[in-house]
This record gives sequence, C-alpha cells and structure tokens, in this order.
Amino acid sequence: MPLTPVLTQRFAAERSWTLETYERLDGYAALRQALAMTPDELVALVKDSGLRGRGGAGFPTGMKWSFIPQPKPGETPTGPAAAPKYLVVNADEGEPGTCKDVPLMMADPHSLIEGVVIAAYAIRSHFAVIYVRGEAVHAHRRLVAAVQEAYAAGYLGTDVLGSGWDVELVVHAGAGAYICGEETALLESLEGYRGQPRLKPPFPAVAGLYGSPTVINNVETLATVPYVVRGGADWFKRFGPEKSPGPKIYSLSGRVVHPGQYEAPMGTTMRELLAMAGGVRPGHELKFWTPGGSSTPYFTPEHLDVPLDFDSVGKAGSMLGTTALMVFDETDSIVEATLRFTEFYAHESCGKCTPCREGTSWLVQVLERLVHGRGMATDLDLLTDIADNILGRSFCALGDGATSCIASSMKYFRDDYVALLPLDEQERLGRSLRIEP
Ligand code: L3W
Ligand code: SF4
Repeated sequence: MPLTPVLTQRFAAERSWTLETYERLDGYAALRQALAMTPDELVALVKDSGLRGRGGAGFPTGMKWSFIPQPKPGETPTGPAAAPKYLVVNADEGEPGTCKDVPLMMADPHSLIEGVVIAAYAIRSHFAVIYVRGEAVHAHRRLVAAVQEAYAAGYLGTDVLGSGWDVELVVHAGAGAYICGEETALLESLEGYRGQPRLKPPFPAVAGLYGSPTVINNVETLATVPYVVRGGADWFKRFGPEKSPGPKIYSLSGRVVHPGQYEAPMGTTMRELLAMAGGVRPGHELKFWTPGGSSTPYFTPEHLDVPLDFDSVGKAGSMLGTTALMVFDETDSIVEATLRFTEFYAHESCGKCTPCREGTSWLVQVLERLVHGRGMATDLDLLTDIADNILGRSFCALGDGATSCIASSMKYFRDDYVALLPLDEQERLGRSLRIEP
C-alpha cells in the first residue's frame, strides 16, 4: 500500500515550518474557504467527513463541536450558551511510544494553526490555547514563531482576513506531567491549579475552561481539518474504513529497521506498516507489539493483519489509542517491558484516587521481584487481582490504561512469567518449565 502524503506532504519541503513555504504550498486556502461558510455548515461538514479524534479515544470531532451550546436565533442566550467559548489544543503528547504531534508541530506548525482558526470559527470561539508539553521546548519555540507569523499576516487577531471575526491564540507550555494530557487535568493546569482530573460529566463541551463551554482536540485532529475543508467529506471518506476514515500518522519504534513516522490511511495493517519500515531487524522475529502506546493491550504476530482503525482494533481486543506501534522481538522480555510501563504509570499517577495511586506501586513491587528472580507462585494471581481492582475503579483513564499491559501479557505470555519464578515456586504452581538435561 502506498504512503498517503496528506498530513506529511510538506514535511520534506525546504523550511517547511515557515509561513512562506506554507502559503506557497496551498496553506491557508482552506481558511478562506471556511470563512465563506457559516459555522453550522462547517460543523456539518466535519461531522459528515467522519473525522474522529486522534488523541486516543476516537470521539467524532464534528459531534464534539456540535455539543457546544450556542445562542438560538431571536432568543437572549442564558447559561452556557451565553458564556464565552474556548478551543484548547491538547499538544501534551506523552503516551509512551507516541511521536506524531511533535513532528507535526515541528515540520508543519501552520497546518495546526489553520485548523485551530477554522475550528474556533466553527464553534464561535474568540480564544484558543495550544497546551504543549513543557519538555518539547523545540516545539514550543516553533509554535510561538509560527503564531507570530500568522498574527502578522492577518490569520489571527482582529478581523481575520477581513471577515469581521476575531480570534486570539496563545501557546502555553505545561510542566511535563503525563496526567495533564487527560483533558480535564489539562484544564486544571491551564487555570493554574495542580493537574488532576475533574469528574465527568459535566463534559468540557458544557463546562470546561473557567467553567465555560470548551472544545479540546488533539494536534493531529486539528491539523487534519484544513484537508477536510479543502477536499470535502466524500474525498476524506475515501481513506480507510467508512466508520473510521482519514489519513493517519503512525509512529513505529523499537525493533524495526527504520523507526519513524509513517503516514497511511486508517485501517492499514501492521504487516503493511512494518513493510514500509523495513521490517523487524534482520535475523529476528516479532514477539509482541502495542497498537496505540503503552495504555493499549499488547498484540502478537497473530494480529498483524488487523486493520488499524478504532473499531477493528477494538474488536480484536485492544485500542487504537495514539497509533504508537512499539515493536518487540524474541530477545525482549515481556515481563521487563511490562515492568517498565508500570513504573511509568506509578510515577505519573496523580495520586487523586486510591486504586491507581496504591495499585500501580504494588504492581511495580510484584513485577520487580519477578524480574529479579524472587517471585512467588502466588504473584501471578496477585498481579491479576491488583489489576482487576484498578480497572473500572479508577477516577480517570490513566488507571485503566495501566492495567492493559498486565492483563494482556498474562493472557498471551503467562509462561514467560512462570519461567521467571525460582524452581521451587514453579513446582508449587505444579507446572515446572524446567528443561531436564
Ligand atoms: C460531550 C459527551 N463530550 C465523550 C468527549 C470527551 C473527550 C472525548 C473522548 O481519553 C483515551 C484514554 C487513554 N458529551 C461526551 C463527550 N466526550 N462523551 O469525547 O472522551 P473519552 O472519555 O472517551 O476519552 P479521553 O478521556 O479523551 C483518551 C487513551 O486515550 N490513550 C492515551 C492517549 C495519550 C495521549 C497523549 O499522550 N497525547 O493522547 C491511549 O490509548 O488511555 O482511553 O474529549 O470530553 N457525552
Ligand atoms: Fe489520578 Fe490515577 Fe486516579 Fe487518574 S486514575 S485520577 S491519574 S490517581
């Protein structure tokens, strides 16, 4: 399957990040088109295109925009409809293995800014923020420079392109907490509080930033919007499956010959993506992989032909997440990989709820003693038990995500855990893996 250079079409252009290059390559044409439409027409177009959020959950973008309460013609607005509307870009890319938003912001920041201006117009917002991961200093600098260029050229500020409509855009650097990628923790952080999730509902679409209706979209989602406007819904739906269409950036890392970002339509399989990336390193075999980062259940070679779209991956028992495809071969220990992921969650747990705060640390303790050959026969069930008590009992998705690697590694590779037990503990389990001389 050929690459689909839509989102990455300018990545190789000289000084691709400058306004000059962006305008030369058709940039901001979609904004002119969008401003000639009504906001309601734009929301309808994005709904019709089938674009779904690229931040992990795959929520329909146009539907999210349509949730913003708007004043009714002829009526004096009250409540949320009367409040200011906000647009927040979730640029806090932090899911392990995920590397699509930072390259997009580095190579083509104006595609994001154009998407922001279009989306803000569609939801009738006059104020937008890009909340970017603090450690991505280079991306922050590039965004700030691009926003300045866009202001100077009249794409931001008062009376955008003579349309009579105003929009301000601020770039805000977070402090590097994974939890601030959770949309309500991000809002707390933006308001100056400690980044911890809020209870949902109410969803941000009704009560978000400063209690006002807020749309929060991922970088890749908004960078896709100008192409939806330019190409139209029918063009967009030609990429991939009907219920999950569009071009997509997949991040391949780990034991592949050419790790990096690969653009392909939604629904491309891992087998096809691996072929683009030169395959698993020579002389080795794929053992396990993640379809969407460390928060999504592991897949194995038997899943190589699952179409990578939200619904197909879900049916196969995992999640598309952020399309972060981390590749492991037969030299990698699944238990050590799982320990490393779990250490990450224990470190990043915000501490607000007990199952995640305590449970992730307990998981680390059990995994550590297994990896160091000090495990007990009861540890296998203990791991499953702790994970079961985190899943569905945590306040936000971080807790649930932390259990994915435990449950799926147990499901596919239980013997790898058993093999790490001391021999007497293996015998206690009644299933020694000892190889007799
Ligand atoms: C109004 C309703 N709005 C849902 C909105 C909601 C949000 C979006 C999706 O988690 C996943 C998570 C991570 N009225 C609504 C509504 N919404 N119902 O729709 O919501 P939700 O709750 O399904 O998901 P989420 O909380 O956004 C995202 C997974 O992604 N993940 C991690 C990703 C990490 C990054 C990163 O590092 N940048 O994205 C990987 O798999 O575990 O399951 O906007 O407000 N009735
Ligand atoms: Fe915080 Fe974890 Fe609870 Fe989420 S699940 S609120 S990260 S402690």
